[in-house]
Amino acid sequence: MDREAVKSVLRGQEIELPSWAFGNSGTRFKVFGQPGVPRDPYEKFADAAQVHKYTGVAPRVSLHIPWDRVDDYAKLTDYADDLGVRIGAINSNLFQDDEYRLGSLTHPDRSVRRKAIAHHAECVDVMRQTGSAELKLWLPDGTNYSGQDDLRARQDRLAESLQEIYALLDPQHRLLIEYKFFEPYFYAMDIPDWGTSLLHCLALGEQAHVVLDTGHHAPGTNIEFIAMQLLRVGRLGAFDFNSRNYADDDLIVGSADPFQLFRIMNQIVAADALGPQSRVSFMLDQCHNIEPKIPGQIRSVMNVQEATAKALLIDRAALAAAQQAGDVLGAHGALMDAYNTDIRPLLAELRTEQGLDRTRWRPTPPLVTQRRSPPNGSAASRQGGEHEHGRQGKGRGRGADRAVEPARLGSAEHELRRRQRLGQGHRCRSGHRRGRGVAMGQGLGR
Ligand code: PSV
Ligand code: MN
Repeated sequence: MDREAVKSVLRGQEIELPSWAFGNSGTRFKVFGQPGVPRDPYEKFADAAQVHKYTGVAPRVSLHIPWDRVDDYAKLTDYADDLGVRIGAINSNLFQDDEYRLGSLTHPDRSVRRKAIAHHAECVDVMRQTGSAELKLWLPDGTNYSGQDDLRARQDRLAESLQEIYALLDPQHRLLIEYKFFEPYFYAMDIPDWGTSLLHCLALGEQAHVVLDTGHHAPGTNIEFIAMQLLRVGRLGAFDFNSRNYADDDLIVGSADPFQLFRIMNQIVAADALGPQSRVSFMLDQCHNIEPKIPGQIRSVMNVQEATAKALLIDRAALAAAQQAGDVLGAHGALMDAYNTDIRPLLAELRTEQGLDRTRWRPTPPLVTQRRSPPNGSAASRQGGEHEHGRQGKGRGRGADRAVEPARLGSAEHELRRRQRLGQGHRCRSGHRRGRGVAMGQGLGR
């Protein structure tokens, strides 16, 4: 594909952002609060809109229920619309309730399963009110010890629960089922792999698809093979992109292994699955525990864009000819030639052509960083801002309760710090501040 054709495909690319990437997050050891983090879903959308403003390819934001519960979803949808972004997938949450200790959709007690199913009814209702077409379900159920529960009975209960959830969907809805090989349980997860996810999808029907989270595999797994196989049978519903070095690290996609990301995008391009007609949703599922969050998301989006552009550059005719001729090095070389191309000038050109803000982001000056340091970790910081509404992001273990709470600041000070974070804002019709310009971050260009 030549440069112009690559740019034209890239213009249509969409990468969905997770609302939880903008809240505080951390590990079981520590959550580092950041000043000015969003206090509610409206502020998360304002932050996400910044990412779209600078990249032009991130017009959708996934919500997580109950973290992103609001009284008026029509108002939130309008607000997103005002900002030029849309509501994407609705994620359910089956991992934060005491009753789910032994499972949710697989729990031996029917009443617990019913509660978990009812939660999905709420999510489907949110989909109807927001116009979202995707219900994303990650099942955190599993067991820690052999013999703890009957593995097969758990699958049967799961199949039954999923059927009830599937029956809630409208015809335009999709159920996206995510797998994960370990955590929070460490003997057997109930949907540990793509095979299990796919079997449940096939049993459910055409509206059920598999979610491939790149961080949810054993080290060394050939993820592009899984992507290819799911594409082959038309059941790859979505990616949750992130990077991992050891476990489910949720690092910036393409940071640990950019070549893997390229190999995945190669399968996507080869299957002609980049456009909306394929209905493969390219989502991020990450946390930015130590780096600034908006620039972290921008970096992530650009990493996906770069990998996509390189995959588009592959000389497919030369590749096919080499493969047919058994030319091992020639075929591998066709991939490597594309991968080793510096694509950044082309992407910078594309952004200019799209009229995107070419502001060069600079790292935050140390002084500002210092001034912005929140009094986190203290009991005071846990009190939260005035709009605090509990957990909104990912944290692990004992840090989790603190994972999401904004540092304790008076509302005026918090507002000021948000404005510093986003640049000077002005009021939108919903009364929430809309940011203009970002004050800190990394270079957007080369
Ligand atoms: C947990 O591992 C997880 O990362 C799943 O991938 C979900 O997609 C996400 O959290 C949000 O629930
Ligand atoms: Mn995920």
